[in-house]
Amino acid sequence: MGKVALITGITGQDGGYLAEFLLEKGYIVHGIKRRSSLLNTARINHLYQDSHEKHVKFFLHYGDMTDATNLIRIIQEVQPDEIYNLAAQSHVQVSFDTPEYTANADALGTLRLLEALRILNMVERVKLYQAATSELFGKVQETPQRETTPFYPRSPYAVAKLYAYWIVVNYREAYNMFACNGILFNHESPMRGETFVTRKITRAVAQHKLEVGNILYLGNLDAKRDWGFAGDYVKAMWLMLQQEKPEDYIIATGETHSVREFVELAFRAIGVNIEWQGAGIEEKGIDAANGKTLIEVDARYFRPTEVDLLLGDATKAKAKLKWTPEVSLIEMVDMMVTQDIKWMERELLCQKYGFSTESIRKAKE
Ligand code: NDP
Ligand code: GDR
Repeated sequence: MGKVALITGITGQDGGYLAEFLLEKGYIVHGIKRRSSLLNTARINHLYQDSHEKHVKFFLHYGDMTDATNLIRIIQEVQPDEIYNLAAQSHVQVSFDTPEYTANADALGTLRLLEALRILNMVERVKLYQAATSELFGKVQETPQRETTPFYPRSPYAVAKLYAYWIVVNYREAYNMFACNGILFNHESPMRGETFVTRKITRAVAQHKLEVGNILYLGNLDAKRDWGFAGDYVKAMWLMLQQEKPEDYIIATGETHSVREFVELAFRAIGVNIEWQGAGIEEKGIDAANGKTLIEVDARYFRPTEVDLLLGDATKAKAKLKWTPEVSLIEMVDMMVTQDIKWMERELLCQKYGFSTESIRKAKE
């Protein structure tokens, strides 16, 4: 029998990659999914197994990080060997609009999971991975950031994740629990949510390529991030739980780039060179070939408090976990742009011809 993993946040970007990775490793994978009016399983549909079949290895359970009794029941039923706590209201800007909910899901949600294990007497039997974040570093105290760099969170999201970080450390020390914080820097993929800056940009590039693009409105173009590929980062989550001792690790590429540079790379993937004109709120990105404005700045996307510079030092993970990122930023940008063009083409076909079998037949003619 394979090991049993329980993933919270399985419908998210990392949840999909991690579930696939663990299934390939022979795990039985259980995921917690929130009830929603639409199915919302696009990232895991390819992993779905009909529960009426024999030897099923992938299961979904309805649940929510704000519902303690539900978490207790699921853990009792599933009896996991490893829990990966990926569920969170993960959008930094949205956390300024929904600070209480973000604290409830991200901070108290982590506590509920830990308490469920204590109530069920499973603290010393289950290994736990906590999705911590480079947002903990917030206002720059030291560059590059390592496991010892002091935290200075700059958003309700980061403050909630700070609580989650420390409560995991506390349960490890108080109850001898095998629990690790993975302090992951930004990681992206074609499955990234559409409102995070990288995916917002690659979707706009796809629209431009297919000649249905409007102006792309962005906020702070000078923010710098250490962007890696999500597929590489989920391996590190698993590696942390396979060590002899539970510890916290930075996972990062060791390179930092501005949002402006990301825009340039993404447009270059379709052969468009961007030139910048003006400054501050008046700044514009134009197509160098024809002077057409493609990007403008919109103050709506500025945050009340910003994280200016993230750059991670993953020396510890490289030494102890033998982990290194494999996909470069340019490769990832190409991957995202190529996939968004394919999806956008399909979206446009459906808009034009509708979704029925008959209209698909006509579209093919
Ligand atoms: P996503 O936003 O793509 O996914 C978040 C997941 O959490 C979704 O499945 C979402 O469900 C679920 N979720 C949200 N609220 C609740 C709740 N109250 N109860 C149960 N499930 C909930 O995030 P990522 O996959 O990108 O990130 C995974 C984790 O890693 C998050 O905790 C994030 O904060 C953290 N992180 C991410 C980084 C990144 O760069 N991607 C970097 C560092 C940390 P639904 O689909 O229904 O919305
Ligand atoms: P981040 O990711 O806040 O780093 O959190 P996001 O992609 O939202 O922002 C990155 C930087 O880009 C700037 N920016 C914009 N951001 C968005 N979303 N939309 C815009 O139009 C825009 N214009 C400029 C932002 O100000 C910011 O500086 C992500 C999430 O996955 C978190 O859950 C995770 O913990 C951290 O990464 C590490």
